[in-house]
Amino acid sequence: MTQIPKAALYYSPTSVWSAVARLAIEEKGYGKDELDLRIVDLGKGENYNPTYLRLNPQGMSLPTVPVLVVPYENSLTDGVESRYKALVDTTPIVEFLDKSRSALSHTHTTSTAPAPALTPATIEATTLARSIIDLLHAERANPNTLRYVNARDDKSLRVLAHELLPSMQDRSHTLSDYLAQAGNGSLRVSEKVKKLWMDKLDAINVILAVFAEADKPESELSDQAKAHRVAFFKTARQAWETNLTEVLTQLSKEMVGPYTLGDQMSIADLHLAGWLTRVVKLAGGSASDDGSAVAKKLEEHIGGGFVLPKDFATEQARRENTKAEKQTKIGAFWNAMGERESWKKVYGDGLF
Ligand SMILES: N[C@@H](CCC(=O)N[C@@H](CS)C(=O)NCC(=O)O)C(=O)O
Repeated sequence: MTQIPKAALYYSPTSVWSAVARLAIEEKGYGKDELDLRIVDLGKGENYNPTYLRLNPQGMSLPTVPVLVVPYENSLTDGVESRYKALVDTTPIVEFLDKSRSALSHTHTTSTAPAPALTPATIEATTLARSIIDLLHAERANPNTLRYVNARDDKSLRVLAHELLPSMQDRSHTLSDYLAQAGNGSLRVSEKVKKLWMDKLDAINVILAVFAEADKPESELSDQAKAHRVAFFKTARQAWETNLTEVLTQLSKEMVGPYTLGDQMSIADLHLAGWLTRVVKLAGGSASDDGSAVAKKLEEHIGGGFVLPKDFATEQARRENTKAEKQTKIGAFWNAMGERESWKKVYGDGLF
């Protein structure tokens, strides 16, 4: 019998956007026989490995996770070399995972779990889901930026630097090694790949310079190091105060609640779950916090008197049709998502 080629998800266990793909896999009930899960160690810079960069047949560089490699349908015959297509962004990956497994789909599967449709059907719902997904993937909402600049004073900078320095140094070494090997000819790569490595190395080194001197009080810094630290805090305030406030305000306005489109969960909620869990974790929250605790922690961490609007009726008030109690939509979403098996499975060992 022909071995049916499997799809493979390249992911990192602690990556925000990988978590979104994993939530989709759980929600859709994909069986282990349908998908290979392959870990890419971002901390060691495995995503810059030339082999990983070559995954995409179009030759486009893809230094991020998740990547879903799927076999073409017409490659399932004997004697034909398998051809693959790489999906390199979370949005098409989630759409693909949703559409390729309907409750009626003839997949080679041992899983009997039902596969709910997560892509909205109406134009209105599609537009809203798209708007939320685009918002969460916009640069001003970047959850990885929020992690790298999660310090707005000297004390929190020291803590952050201790946490992130080892993996940033590893990644910097990996990239420098690749560049050296490309330089002496022992590694053959395109100019485009070299440029990608150089750009990544520059970006890492800018932050490394600040982290490496985080233990020094400002008075002991050179003028240049002082300027770098000032610039870092400015970026951090922009990300955590200005940008995140805007994103959370827009989310609260556009979401119907408790899920993006109302009572039924959709692809937009998978993106929101991954994104929000990261932001909550960075704000000091944990899995045992309920929605109102999470809303409070977000408000306190952002600071400056920011408050999330309490404009969503609690479950009890909605059931009993009373107007009394209101909660934040973000909090209601957190409560709803936290009860799902998919979320418990992905975040069972802790938030990231
Ligand atoms: N637009 C991409 C972004 C993916 C992304 O930023 N992934 C992060 C991890 S959550 C990553 O791979 N970072 C590694 C790097 O940039 O070095 C998507 O939506 O999938």
